[in-house]
Amino acid sequence: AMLSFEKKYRVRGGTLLGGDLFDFWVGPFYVGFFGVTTLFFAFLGTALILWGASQGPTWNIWQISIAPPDLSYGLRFAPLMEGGLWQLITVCAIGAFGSWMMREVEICRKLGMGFHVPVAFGVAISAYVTLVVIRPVLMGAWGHGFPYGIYSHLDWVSNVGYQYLHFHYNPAHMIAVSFFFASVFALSLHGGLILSSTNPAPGTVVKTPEHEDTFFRDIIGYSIGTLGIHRLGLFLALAAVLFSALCIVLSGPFWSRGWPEWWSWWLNMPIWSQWPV
Ligand code: BCL
Ligand code: UQ1
Repeated sequence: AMLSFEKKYRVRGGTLLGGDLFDFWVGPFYVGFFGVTTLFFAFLGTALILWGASQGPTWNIWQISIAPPDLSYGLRFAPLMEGGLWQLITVCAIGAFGSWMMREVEICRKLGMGFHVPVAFGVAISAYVTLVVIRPVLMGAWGHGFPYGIYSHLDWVSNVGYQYLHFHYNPAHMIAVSFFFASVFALSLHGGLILSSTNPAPGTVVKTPEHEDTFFRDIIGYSIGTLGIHRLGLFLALAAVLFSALCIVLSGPFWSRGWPEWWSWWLNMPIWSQWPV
């Protein structure tokens, strides 16, 4: 059943592809051309993963893994069972993520709102594409992508990390991690503040943003405001993901030694590089 306010928001138009053809809802879900392509890629990709798992040695959910081709295949197509499946699944994943983003764009257009949601999702997609397309292409082999499996992708992160001796010394990784921590800190402040003002002491009324501003002005002398905290949160989240993509695309294509060694520019600065130790 349609909720009282839904009629107002279920507006025709705003589609980018398919015109009126797919401009309808199934239950609460908007379909659209990109809804159809999302379903297509998601089902096909999932089916390929399940089929790949059926050809593998285990059904243990933690151990199932679909690996990219051997490095010797370079940037060529590999046989299905030797990484070709990984290549097809990667195409399906990018197709599904991209379709979902475009479906968000159509919904934004329908509702006459800004494109912040699809832009933000696009940044997440760009990190994934950096890992499985951009970096492998820059390094000359699909084999540099990460394997699709729960433990296997963790092993990949660990192995690739140690390949650069100590990944914590990667300056872009440092910045990415700092933005991630800052973003969870901001979200915890915000969540705590909202829960506090909407759950006042028994018998008292729900508090307004005036109270929220006053709390932070009292405790740290500054309030960023109700709109401001959401802008800050979006900025921190996007910066975290963009610096993540940067930290991994630097590793290999632009810096192939250990990350600790990268910091020798500091010791080599002419101010003190000539000093006797
Ligand atoms: Mg590190 C990467 C933190 C230690 C090696 N590391 C990262 C970054 C992040 C991080 C900054 C991963 C986030 C990211 O890319 O998001 N590392 C981090 C922290 C520590 C740490 C906090 C810590 O010690 C406390 N790292 C180490 C140690 C090394 C190390 C020192 C190993 C020994 N680290 C590496 C390597 C990498 C990282 C190698 C990376 O490759 C990775 C990175 O930067 O990647 C870019 C970006 C987000 C995504 C990629 C997600 C994309 C989502 C897509 C678009 C949508 C998915 C939809 C889904 C399938 C559908 C679900 C359907 C449901 C029904 C809803
Ligand atoms: C804040 O100042 C504010 O404005 C009233 C919020 O809005 C609801 C918040 O959620 C938070 C967390 C703050 C405080 C944040 C900073 C960066 C000072």
